[in-house]
Amino acid sequence: MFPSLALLYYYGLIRLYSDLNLKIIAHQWYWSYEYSDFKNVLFDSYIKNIDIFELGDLRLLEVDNRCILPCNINVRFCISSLDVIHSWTIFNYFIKLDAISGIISIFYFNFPMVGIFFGQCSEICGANHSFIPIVLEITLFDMYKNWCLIF
Ligand SMILES: [Cu+2]
Repeated sequence: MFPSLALLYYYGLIRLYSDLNLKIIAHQWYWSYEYSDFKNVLFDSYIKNIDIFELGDLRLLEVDNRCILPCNINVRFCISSLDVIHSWTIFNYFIKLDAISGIISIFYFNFPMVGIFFGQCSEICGANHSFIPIVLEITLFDMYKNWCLIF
């Protein structure tokens, strides 16, 4: 108990700094993303249907609406679930955030470079567990701002 309580105490003292907040809500079986800093942007992200694939799309990894974030910005992730436990995972960055209903988990990250990163739910969450991929697109801040404005 002693080391845990000490850690919790010091964790509470840390003032982590974020420029941008992203709320991720897990559902059976899709993700919802909510950005509320510049403009209220809220959308769902489903697996992309193979009928509407374009050249270069990856089967079982492409989504209809990508999660877009700027690089070199401190991002605060708030993640929760509306049903069972899911896990928002981006392999390339070793990010694995458990989405648990009733609990908001918070995580801070600063993406150092632009790119497209793929992930999948990594908590067995039901029949369509393998069909809720994640695509994280890291762009320059100006492009991110323009993308926000089209909503
Ligand atoms: Cu899941």
